[in-house]
Amino acid sequence: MIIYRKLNSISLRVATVLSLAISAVPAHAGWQMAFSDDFNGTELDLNKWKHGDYFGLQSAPQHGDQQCYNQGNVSVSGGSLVLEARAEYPIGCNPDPGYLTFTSGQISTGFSFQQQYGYYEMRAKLPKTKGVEPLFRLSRPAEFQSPPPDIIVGATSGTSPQALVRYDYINEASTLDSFSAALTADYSTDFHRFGVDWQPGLLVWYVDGVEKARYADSSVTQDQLYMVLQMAVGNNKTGLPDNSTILPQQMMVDYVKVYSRVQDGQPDTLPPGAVNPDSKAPTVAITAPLLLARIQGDGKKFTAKAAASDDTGVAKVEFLLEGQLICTDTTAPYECQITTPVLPKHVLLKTMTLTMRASDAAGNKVSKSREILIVNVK
Ligand SMILES: [Ca+2]
Ligand SMILES: [Ca+2]
Repeated sequence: MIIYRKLNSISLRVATVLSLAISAVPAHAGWQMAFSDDFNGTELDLNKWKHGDYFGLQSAPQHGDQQCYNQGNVSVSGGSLVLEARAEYPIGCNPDPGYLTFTSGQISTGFSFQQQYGYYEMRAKLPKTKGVEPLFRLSRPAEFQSPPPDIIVGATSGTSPQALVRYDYINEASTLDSFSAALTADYSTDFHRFGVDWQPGLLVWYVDGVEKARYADSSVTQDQLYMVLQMAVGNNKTGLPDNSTILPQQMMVDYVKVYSRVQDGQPDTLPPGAVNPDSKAPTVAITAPLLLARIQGDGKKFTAKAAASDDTGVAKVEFLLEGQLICTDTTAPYECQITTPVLPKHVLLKTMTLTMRASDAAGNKVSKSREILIVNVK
């Protein structure tokens, strides 16, 4: 009995150490979590969110909205954030254009979280009914006074049962341009993961980890954006509710997670949870220097060469010496001029590890390493 209890406490301690060790390991290689809310409590975490938009305003008459965003339409229960749209007259809305006949919920990260680039994901169930638009968007903090950009991560349009993703921006002629893609599945019956991978000059939208739309253009914003979760009623985009509209409606959000690429990260790294559309990794071979080649040290240069191939095309070959990136070559023949280290006088030979790493566009990587001998010529 005593032995059993001792074993038990040891295994408990081992388990604790193991779980500590596991939690210290980054969950997604190449990514760092920047924001997370699982909505597991019983009320909204006001350190992460505020009610209303960036300024705490409850309605946006300039967008034709027919709702007032009230705190009473926002709740956290059953592990989800719940935003509820209702057919009721709001009391004391700010601003109050005088014609609002609906209430709904909107929260934003206001002053608490803004980020440039990264991967943004919500897992949510989006209702669909005419004139109601549940959405997750990234906006410029001064949205009320200034034009977009707006990155719509996921929304359902009240005019159709489809979900959509969208990017609104001001073009070179200073007018509003919009890129959008409709998603044909019905996202109202179950929870789905809506995400956007925002990179310099590129937006890639994912649903349940599968790429659904991609916008590559220099117009992609470089601003710091904040996050908004809301359920609009009767705005310019979604149209007015009609006889077919069923209210109340609930938008349920299981979580919101934001990741940033680690600083030395690679733009071709797929977001956490994304399905890799290309399962075949490249091949790479070191063609120079030869195995155990003796290379003159003392700051002289030598040429490293790689041969690489891939079913969908090699995106780049990187050359690393002792794990440090020396060059990146995106076109064949893949070559790199490497400067040898200056060795102290008493060191005759130094073994160094040369690595060549090939990647394809989907981020599949393969690397080969070889030891090279640096000879002191002094
Ligand atoms: Ca949750
Ligand atoms: Ca490939």
